[in-house]
Amino acid sequence: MGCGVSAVPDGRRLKITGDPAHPANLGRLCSKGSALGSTVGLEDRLLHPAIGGRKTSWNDAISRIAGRFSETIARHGPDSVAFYVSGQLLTEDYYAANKLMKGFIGSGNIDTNSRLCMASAVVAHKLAFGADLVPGCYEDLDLADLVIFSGHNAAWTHPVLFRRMEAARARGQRHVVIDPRRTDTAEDADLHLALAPQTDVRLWNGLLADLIRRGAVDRAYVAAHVAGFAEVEAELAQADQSPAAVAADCGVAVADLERFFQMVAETPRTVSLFSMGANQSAQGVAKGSAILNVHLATGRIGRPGACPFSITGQPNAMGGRETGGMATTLAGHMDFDPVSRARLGRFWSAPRVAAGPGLKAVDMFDAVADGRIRAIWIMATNPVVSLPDSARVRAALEACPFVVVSDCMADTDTAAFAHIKLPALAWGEKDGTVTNSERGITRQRRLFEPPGEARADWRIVADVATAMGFGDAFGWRGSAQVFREWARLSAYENTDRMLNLGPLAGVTPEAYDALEPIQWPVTAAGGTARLFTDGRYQTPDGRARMIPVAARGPAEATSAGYPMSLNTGRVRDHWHTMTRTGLAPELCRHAPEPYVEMHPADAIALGVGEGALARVVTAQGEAIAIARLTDRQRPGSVFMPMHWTEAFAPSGRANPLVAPSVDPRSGQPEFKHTPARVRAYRETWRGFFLAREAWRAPAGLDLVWRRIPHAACQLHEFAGRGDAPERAALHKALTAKVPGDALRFEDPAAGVLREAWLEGERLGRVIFFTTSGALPPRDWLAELFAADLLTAADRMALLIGRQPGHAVETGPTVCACRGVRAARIETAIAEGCDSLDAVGEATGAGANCGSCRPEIARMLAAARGATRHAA
Ligand SMILES: Nc1nc2c(c(=O)[nH]1)N[C@H]1C(S)=C(S)[C@@H](COP(=O)(O)OP(=O)(O)OC[C@H]3O[C@@H](n4cnc5c(=O)[nH]c(N)nc54)[C@H](O)[C@@H]3O)O[C@H]1N2
Ligand SMILES: Nc1nc2c(c(=O)[nH]1)N[C@H]1C(S)=C(S)[C@@H](COP(=O)(O)OP(=O)(O)OC[C@H]3O[C@@H](n4cnc5c(=O)[nH]c(N)nc54)[C@H](O)[C@@H]3O)O[C@H]1N2
Ligand SMILES: [Mo]
Repeated sequence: MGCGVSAVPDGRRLKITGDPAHPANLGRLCSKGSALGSTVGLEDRLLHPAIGGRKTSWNDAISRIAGRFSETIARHGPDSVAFYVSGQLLTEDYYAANKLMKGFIGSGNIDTNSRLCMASAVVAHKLAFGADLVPGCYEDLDLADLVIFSGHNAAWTHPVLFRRMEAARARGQRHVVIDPRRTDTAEDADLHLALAPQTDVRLWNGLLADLIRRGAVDRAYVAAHVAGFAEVEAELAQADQSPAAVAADCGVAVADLERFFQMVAETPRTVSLFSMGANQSAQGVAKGSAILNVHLATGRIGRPGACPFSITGQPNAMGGRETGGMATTLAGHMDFDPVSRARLGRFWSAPRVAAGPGLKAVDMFDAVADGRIRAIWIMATNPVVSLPDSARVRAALEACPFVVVSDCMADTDTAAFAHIKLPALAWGEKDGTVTNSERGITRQRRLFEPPGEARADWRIVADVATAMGFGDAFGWRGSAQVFREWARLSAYENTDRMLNLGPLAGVTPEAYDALEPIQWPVTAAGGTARLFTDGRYQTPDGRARMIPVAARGPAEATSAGYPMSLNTGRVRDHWHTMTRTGLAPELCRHAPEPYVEMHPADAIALGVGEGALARVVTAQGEAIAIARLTDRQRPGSVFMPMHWTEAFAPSGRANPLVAPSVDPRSGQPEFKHTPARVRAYRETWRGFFLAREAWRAPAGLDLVWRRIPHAACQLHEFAGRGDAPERAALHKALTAKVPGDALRFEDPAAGVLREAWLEGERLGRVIFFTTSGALPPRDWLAELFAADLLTAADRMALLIGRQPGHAVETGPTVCACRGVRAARIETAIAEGCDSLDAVGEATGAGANCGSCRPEIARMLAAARGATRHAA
């Protein structure tokens, strides 16, 4: 999204506000942006280089890495090494890493986690436009009369943009959501098409066929600017494109489909947002092409309020696509053709520009597994959590002779496999530029001095390059110099590439520091909001290409053994692998632990109850998560969030389950569909453990373990299927080194054990076990940790296992920005607040980023339903 953030440092603390002058967010921030101040502390940071877990000097670490990479390359060739990088690097970092791998090591083996994210859209763009070009800009979202969200849960994943579109709705903009789940984006939309998983190509092809039938195609635009229309028309003729047939295949009602067709036909100002529901598919490229085809055929591109819009997720996914972070391209939108390779060689004075594309992420880790890659350097990404079939990724790294990890955090799941760990600067410390979804370049400025020995990622790359003997090409003294070189490269011998930052090639350090947001292509006149306004594309003949695509099913069909479709994605308040949002307790309250969402009809048939633990099993692995029953899920489909890790919930991780099926052209994994089955877990005992510090699940026990951060302590929930000896083993592990005496209550007959330890007058630890099931609410206990001294009443309550007075379940946090719990909102509604604004006024909920507004609306609707029912 590329939001402008204003931050005022005070020691290591920050006061955060949205930057009202920034074009991306105009002053607004989401829950995660607002909580940035909670994530800049130094706890859990990696602050010194380490070899084999032991602190070492930078000189030592750098020379070991350079030595090992050089030696491996000398013995096994340049393709025996690889970099796996990330859209969370700055453009300057990305540029440096790509230059070293593709220009000086001479291999294409640098790929980025954008492979898991944008790769399908990139290929679709290249096929249609001749280069990876995003036509529109955020202003188009204000101007559009119709916005189609295709596999995009914007209310949670781009809440600030979503609020902008909600404002546009007030003046008549309409929303259609295409998503198998009724997400918060779909909740209040004008139309929700809850299509069967992986049927998007059929849907969009059906739409195009309908537009052709109605004569809603812009023949003049096609004649002047588009090639391939006839081929696409011929492809469409291969299938029955009647609304009835399309609706049946997509699993939606014919009337809804016809309404969709009608809305699109009558609305020239249409924007089609597409995100992970489109890209993360074995037909990700085809989905993208089918969407682009509709816009090209109707001329709805390059015009205000009309464009297909692939929306990026990470702060700098786009910067990586520009600078050659993907294995399939060279820097500056150049390909591996002889002319481009020679040009780059000249520009860099590089000895051996990579001859061809390197390995894409999933293939790259396969190559690590089978020994073709013998040294890998992972920067700013956590592949042990985020790649599909992650057990395989673990095994690959375990077997790899040399693994380097650059991260700002010390103990990520991936860092556990590193031979060498390198401390990187984090947000608030690093200094450079990022590019957002609308091609907008924003300066990210440093707020804090570098902590410990942490260094900028580009600097670390340059240090290693220098130690490998390439110092002449990597002698930058600051990020401004890296940026200038990158801007110069984008303009170098550039007669035909739209990606051009030429006028920025001469920025002085002062001008770089003061750089205002600007969208590429950058011309002498400034930035460019929209591309293709003149109908010219970056193809040899200047015409866009429509690409025929046929609808196919998912890579792996469901079967008797695995009858359901497992879908994965994001929750509202967490960011990916939680290395940062997991530091902010206020972001851990909305979805405190891993869950699996399923339709009540499926759950009843399987004997899985609301809130019970359920086992989700695929051919790759299994996970255990809390069942959430909801009719927002399609029968036959289940959904799990992607975020939880070994550190937070070892048995609740989604990615050990996900099949590594990829799109054949983009290499992007099908994260949204893996055949699965679900059954009840049926624990025989459970409990929880509160401590001031974070604990990992004790080794060697078969437990379901989750850690949930609170303000003054860490809550650890656990459950198991073992018997008394296993419980005793856990108890022993949790209490082994606790000094002092416990307050203790035990009722062996009822299978209940409660213990509390004091540290002086403060509460130090609490353990509850039960075999009968009932456990008290945890919040009051967690809050006791904030008290300096426990009263006699508190001690009594601990033993009784109940909060004094009337226990109130405060429920999950609905509004993370203002910390408003479900119970408070329910009370406000019961007391007569009958609109979003009234609830906001009474409780403060929903007044900041607004990402909780759909949920509050749902609570209001439920209360109205209940009242009607009672009446
Ligand atoms: N809160 C939060 N926001 C984030 C992030 C985060 O971690 N947390 N990450 C950022 C990043 S990197 C990214 S890439 C974006 C991703 O943003 P989104 O793409 O909005 O997020 P997802 O939840 O991965 O997936 C979107 C939707 O695709 C749907 N889907 C599944 N299968 C299909 C299908 O076959 N067809 C269609 N049409 N839809 C389907 C899912 O049900 C899901 O609701 O979010 C960014 N914003
Ligand atoms: N099941 C499933 N899996 C998915 C997805 C899905 O929808 N479903 N989505 C995929 C998508 S779209 C994405 S983008 C990926 C994201 O997956 P990852 O990239 O693995 O997730 P992050 O948690 O963002 O990892 C970033 C890492 O970099 C570190 N870091 C942060 N800033 C810096 C920095 O400046 N320098 C360095 N060196 N380190 C830094 C963080 O501490 C963290 O360890 O996940 C993918 N995986
Ligand atoms: Mo992403």
